[in-house]
Amino acid sequence: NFDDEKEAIGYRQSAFSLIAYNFGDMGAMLKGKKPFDAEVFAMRAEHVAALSKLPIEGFIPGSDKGHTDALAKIWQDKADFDAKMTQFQENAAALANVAKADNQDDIKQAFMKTGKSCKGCHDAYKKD
Ligand code: ASC
Repeated sequence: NFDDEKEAIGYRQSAFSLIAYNFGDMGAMLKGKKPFDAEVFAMRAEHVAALSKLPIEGFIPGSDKGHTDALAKIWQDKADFDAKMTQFQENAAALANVAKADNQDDIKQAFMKTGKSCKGCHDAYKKD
């Protein structure tokens, strides 16, 4: 267990930072900002799928104060928040799966779907 809210916040933010880096690099490849490397892309998709399981543990009660963009609404609508997090995990797992085959259309679709689950949760539960 975490020692305090600060540690829980740091834990989830660390996971989100790693997710953002890996997801961002995949986006750069899909947007043609850098060459598409199927092997690297698949590795990043695996990373995001694994990392997607981590943040939820850091959303302990009372951790909406301090150095965080998390809105108190998370703990008022915890079941919905958990469901959105599960949806993200499922989308990320599906992306990692399609990334094993080099089909650009499937990859793009799964990537967009995963990005939508990032944005949907941010719009509802993250400070602007
Ligand atoms: C990213 C990132 C997000 C999501 C979101 C997708 O790369 O840092 O928060 O994608 O913008 O819509």
